[in-house]
Amino acid sequence: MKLYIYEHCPFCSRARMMAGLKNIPVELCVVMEGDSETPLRLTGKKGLPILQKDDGTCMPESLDIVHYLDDTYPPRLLTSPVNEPLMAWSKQTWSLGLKLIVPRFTRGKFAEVATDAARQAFITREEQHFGNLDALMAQTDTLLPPVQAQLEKLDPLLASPPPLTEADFHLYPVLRSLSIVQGLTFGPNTLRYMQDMAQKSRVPLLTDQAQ
Ligand SMILES: N[C@@H](CCC(=O)N[C@@H](CS)C(=O)NCC(=O)O)C(=O)O
Repeated sequence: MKLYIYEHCPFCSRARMMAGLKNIPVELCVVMEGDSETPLRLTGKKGLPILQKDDGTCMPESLDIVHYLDDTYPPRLLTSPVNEPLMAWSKQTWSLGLKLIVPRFTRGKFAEVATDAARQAFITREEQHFGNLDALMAQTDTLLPPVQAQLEKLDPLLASPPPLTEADFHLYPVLRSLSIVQGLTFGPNTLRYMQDMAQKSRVPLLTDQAQ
């Protein structure tokens, strides 16, 4: 099987997590930013991730891929009811964090932006939604405190490691994305969660390129 991804992409991280947690052999194929031909050819739509099964058929949508991999490769990991507090935290924090995360993604060290043209295509794509990204970087000092406040709320929720639920496929991608933001402090329980999940899922954090 092949999994078409962008390395930075939190939705792609969801699918990578399930493959990693279950040790499912999946070949990661990085699509270059600006290459809309590849996803369009595979699914008729532009978004990633895409799972291409061994029979050649393709599945888009990250959570569909997560559940397909979990259902197809026993033992099933998602057996507990969704952890609603972690789910709610993830959704709220994603909205608050996007303006910090997106400009840093476009400046990051990812295979999909290995050429100048691809990086420019990524910047152009994001500026359609977020406006000028340099201007967003300049707002860092005002954007950090609400996200830091969210991190303070999260740490007690992770005091004892919660059972794996679909919420982890929202939470870890949000935390991984935030790990590219310099100036945020993660609490001890949150750090333990991030490091544990990075190791078990083999989806690395972005701490080494925090900006
Ligand atoms: N609902 C989709 C969202 C996927 C998505 O938005 N992917 C982004 C990458 S982070 C994408 O491929 N965007 C490219 C585009 O829309 O042109 C999922 O969960 O898989």
